[in-house]
Amino acid sequence: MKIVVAGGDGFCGWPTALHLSARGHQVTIVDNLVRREIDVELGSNSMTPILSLTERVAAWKEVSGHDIDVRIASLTDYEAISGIIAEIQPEALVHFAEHRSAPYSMIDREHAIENHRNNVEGTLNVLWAIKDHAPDCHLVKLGTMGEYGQPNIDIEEGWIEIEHKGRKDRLPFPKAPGSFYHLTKVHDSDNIMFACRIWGIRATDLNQGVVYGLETTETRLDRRLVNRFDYDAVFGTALNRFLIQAAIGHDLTVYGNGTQTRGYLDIQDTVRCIEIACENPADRGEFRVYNQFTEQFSVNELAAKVQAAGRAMGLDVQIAETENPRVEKYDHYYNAVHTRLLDLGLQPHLLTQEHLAEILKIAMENTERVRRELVLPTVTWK
Ligand code: NAD
Ligand code: USQ
Repeated sequence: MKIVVAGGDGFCGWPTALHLSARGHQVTIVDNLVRREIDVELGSNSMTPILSLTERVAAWKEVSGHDIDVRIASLTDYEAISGIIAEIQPEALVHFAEHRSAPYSMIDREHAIENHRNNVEGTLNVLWAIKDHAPDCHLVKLGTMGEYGQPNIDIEEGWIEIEHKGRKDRLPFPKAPGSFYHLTKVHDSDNIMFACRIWGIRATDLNQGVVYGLETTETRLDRRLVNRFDYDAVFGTALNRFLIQAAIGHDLTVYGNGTQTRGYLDIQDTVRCIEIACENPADRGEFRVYNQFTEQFSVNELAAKVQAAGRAMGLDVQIAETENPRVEKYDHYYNAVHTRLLDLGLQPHLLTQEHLAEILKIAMENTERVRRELVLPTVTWK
């Protein structure tokens, strides 16, 4: 298949581009490299030394023999993105290309607006470009489990049957997101659903949980293919942050009482989920929603697992309750359905002590790159 991977220089996008390329798909990465610019803005870095996109793609060619086409462009530039889609005529467009940090969207008014502009405008451009230039192209869009929030009922996959005053309907599952970033994903989902309904676009919205891990089969082939590994309080996510904190001897930063529960998945499953979605396209006019995670954990459970893995490797790992910079629920009910990707053949990599040890070992090899001042949170929701 001809597949465009928008956001293919990022944490999820890079290993996905490699995975699809390794399976013989013709991959084009579209990325404006803004994530690397945000590193400069925040004074942060990937814990792993990632190469430039040009160097990464050249290394992949050397290692695998496969070409990956690269276009440096922003989805917010309609001329650029519509031209690329018109030229390539992709069968699938995988859309990772958004600003994805909740704390980043909460820094101040300017960041909240830029977050909305980048994400909502970029997705609208993609929808119009598909409609006008490649109407059969399947949009595979990365949403988030955070769109639903943490309701006191089971979370369904996108839709819920509701009986109200004697009448029934199948309606979008209610949304209650926890940051301006998560809200952009809600707006995207509504815009995509509308475009499917009025224009007959085919789309899959992948409501992904928090991703952890680093390596995939393809990135392990050569050090130059290594993935990015965020640890700072703005872009680092819970489990990866805890692993790096354990490696550098920092207390694990459990926010508040640590009972916040979310869905999690390994980056190795992210790349497989995208492959499954691309190879099983939605019908014309269908807006399909899959909940993309494999296991649920509370923050306390994650910290305890990292502590055990660290101690087994001789590290003195302490857990510290840290004042929560966010406004979020504690001691809440959480049970989210996630069967559709399993039905299509996903075989999850579960969170084992062996796997934690593998990631921790890489973290321990890169501790000199960590800037300790970036570990504690500074952005607050209030
Ligand atoms: P990332 O920040 O590492 O990568 C995003 C990439 O998109 C970057 O390379 C960035 O330069 C690019 N980009 C951003 N805006 C762009 C634009 N307007 N035009 C072109 N390129 C642009 O993020 P990630 O962790 O790889 O996440 C990818 C997607 O998956 C995001 O949409 C995110 O919301 C979603 N997601 C991520 C996680 C997670 O835990 N990492 C969990 C759920 C959902
Ligand atoms: N948390 C801690 N300590 C930390 C970091 C986080 O206790 O040091 C807690 C947070 O308070 C939260 C939970 O861990 O309760 C998850 O936080 P996170 O930073 O790992 O994840 P989140 O902000 O939700 O965002 C990440 C990605 C985002 C994606 C989302 C999926 O950055 O792009 O959409 O995960 S989900 O969580 O399902 O919404």
